[in-house]
Amino acid sequence: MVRYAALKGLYELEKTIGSGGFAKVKLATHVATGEKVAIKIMEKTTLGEDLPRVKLEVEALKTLLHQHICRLYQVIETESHYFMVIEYCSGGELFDHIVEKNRLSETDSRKFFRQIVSAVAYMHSLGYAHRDLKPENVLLDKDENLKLIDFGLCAKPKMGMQAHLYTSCGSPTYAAPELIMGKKYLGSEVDIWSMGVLLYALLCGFLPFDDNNLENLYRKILTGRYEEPYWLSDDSKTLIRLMLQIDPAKRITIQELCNHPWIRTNFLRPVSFIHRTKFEKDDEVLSTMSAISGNNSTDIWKKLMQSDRTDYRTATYLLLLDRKLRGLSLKIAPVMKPYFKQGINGINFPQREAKVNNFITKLDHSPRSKVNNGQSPVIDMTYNVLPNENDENKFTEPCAPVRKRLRSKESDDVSSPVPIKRPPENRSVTTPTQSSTPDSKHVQTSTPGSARKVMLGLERGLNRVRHVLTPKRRMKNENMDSDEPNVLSGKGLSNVSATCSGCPKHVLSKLRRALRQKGIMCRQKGYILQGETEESFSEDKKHSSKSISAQNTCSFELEVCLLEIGPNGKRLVGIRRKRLKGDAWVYKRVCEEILALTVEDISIDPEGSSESKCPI
Ligand code: 6BE
Repeated sequence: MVRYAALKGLYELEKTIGSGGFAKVKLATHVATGEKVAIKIMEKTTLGEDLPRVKLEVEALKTLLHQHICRLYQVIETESHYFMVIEYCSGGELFDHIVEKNRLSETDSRKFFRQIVSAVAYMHSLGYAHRDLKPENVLLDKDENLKLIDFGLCAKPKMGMQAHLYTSCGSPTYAAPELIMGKKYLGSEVDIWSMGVLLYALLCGFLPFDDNNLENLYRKILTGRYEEPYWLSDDSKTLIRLMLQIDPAKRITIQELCNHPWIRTNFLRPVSFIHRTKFEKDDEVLSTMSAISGNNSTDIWKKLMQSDRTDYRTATYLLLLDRKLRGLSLKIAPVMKPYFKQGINGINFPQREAKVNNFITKLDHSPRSKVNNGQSPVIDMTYNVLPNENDENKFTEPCAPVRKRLRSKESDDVSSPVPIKRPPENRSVTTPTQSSTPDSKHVQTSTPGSARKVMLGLERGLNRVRHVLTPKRRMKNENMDSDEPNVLSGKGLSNVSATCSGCPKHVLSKLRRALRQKGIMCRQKGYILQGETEESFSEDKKHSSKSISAQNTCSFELEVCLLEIGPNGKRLVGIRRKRLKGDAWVYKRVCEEILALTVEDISIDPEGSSESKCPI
C-alpha cells in the first residue's frame, strides 16, 4: 500500500472506495478526533488539463457551508499530490440506492429532492452553478441525508448568476438542450434541467432520455419528449414537465421550485436555506480544542478565522462541530502532541506537519483513546449536547397543510402536450405483485427490458432474505486466486443476483460466454471477472459537442459466489456485481444485459442445475 508522508500522524488511510478520472477516493480516520473522513487523492502529474477543476472545487467548497453539501475539511498540497479531506458519507451513492430499490416512492423522493433543492438554491444564491448534477454526485450519509459532491465543473460567473456561460460540460444524459446545442446558457437554468432528470430518475428508476448512441440521445433531449409512467402523480408530472422544459426561459426557477405544490405536499413548508458562508462560533467545540492544545479558545478562534480554511485545525473544528450537531458528546482524552512524539520509524515529524498539528484529541469512541501510555491523565469532559432539531431546512414561515396527494392509476389516460405516453404494459419494470422466484424458463429474450425484469425479479427474492441472515464467511482477499467461490449471506448480499444453478463453475463459464457475446473483454481472477465496456455500449465517435464528456464506458466486476439462502441451508450460485469505474447507468445496463444472457443460457442448458451432481 502506498503511504503518503504528508498524511502521517494526521490521517490513517483505509480502503479505496472509488477511483475515476483523475482522482482516487480513500476512506480514512482523522487521528485527532477518531472521526471518519473521505480523502480525495490526486496526482499532479496525471492531472494535466484537469488542474483547474481541482482549484475550482477547492475554492467552491471552502465557501459553501450547507448541510447537504459535502463539507471540505482540509486540503494538503505536496510536490506530487493534492489531498482533499472531505466529509464521510457511509451511505454511498444515491444512484446505488435507486438501483437497489428499483425506484423510490413519492415520499422518499420528496425527502431527498427537497434536500437537493435546498443545497442548489443555497449555492445559486451565492452565485455558483453546479453543472454536473446527477445521482452519482449525490451521496448519502449514515442518517440517509444527502450530500452533493464533485464541484469540479461548477461555475461562479464574475458578473453573477445572470451572466451567460459557454463551456459545455457535465454528463450528456443530464445536459439541458441549450447546452447540447452549444449555445450560451445560464448556469442556474441548466442545473434546474439536470434536477428534473434527477427527480425523474428517483421516481421512475430509469432516465427520461436514454440511448446507447450519443447522437440519438441528443436528438431525444432536443425534442424534450419523454415517457410518463403511470405511477407518477399529477403533481410530480407537472413538476417534471416544468423542469424538463426545453425553452430555458420558460423553465421553472429555483424560487418557484422551492414553493411548488409537489415539494410542499404532506404539510411541508417551502424549501429554504441559511445563507451562511462563515463557520458558526461554537464555544463548546472551542473549549474542547483548548483543553487539548493548551491554547485558549479566543486564540484558537482567531487562528481559525485567519486561516484559509484548509488546515488541520479547521478539520478538527469542523469534525467536532459535526459531532456536536449529531448530538454526540465531546468527551476527550488528550494524548501527547505529535510534535513531541517520535514517528513510527523513529523519525520526527516534519516541521510543516508539526506546525499544522497543533492539538490532538481522542474521543471516547476511538479505539486509540485507550492507548494513553500513562503519559497524560484522561480529562473526562462530557458536554451535554442537545441534538439539533432536524435542520434539513430552517423554514421561513409556518404554513397551512397542503392537500395530500393520492396516486391515480387513471392519470395514465390524461393527455399531456409534451411527454410521450405508452401503455403500462410496455414498461419494462416489474410490478410488486410479480413473482420473485427466479424462474428462468420464462426468460425468452435478452432485450434490455426483459433483462431488467430478470434482474429485478431475482433481486426481490434476495432482498426479502437479506435481513434475516447474518454474515457467515467473507474472504478477506477478494482477489485471491481461489478454487472455491466466496460464500455470501446476510449483509454481503447487496448487489447479488441469484441463479437457479447449483454449480459455480458452470455459472462462471456461462458468464464468460455472455461477456464474450457482448464483445466485452475480461480478466479472470478465480471466480471474479473484471470487464470494461467499449464500442458496443458507446457508439459515439463523431458527436458534435466534443466538450461534453462522453462518459459512456465503465469497468465492473462480476463474481460468481455461493449464497446461503436456499431451504435447509442449501446453497445457490449467485453473481455479485460491482461498479469499478465509469458511468453508473452504462454499468446498470451492461449488468442487466449480461445477467439476462447468463440466466437465459443456464436455463437452456441446465447442466449445472441444483438437481444435478456438481463437483463442488
Ligand atoms: C467527496 C467524492 C466522494 O466519493 C462510500 C462509503 C463511505 C464513504 C460505502 C460502503 C462502507 C462505506 C460498506 C466519491 C465516490 C467514491 C462515491 N467526493 C466522497 C466525497 C465520499 C465518499 N464517501 N464519503 C465521501 C463514502 C462512500 N462506504 N460501505
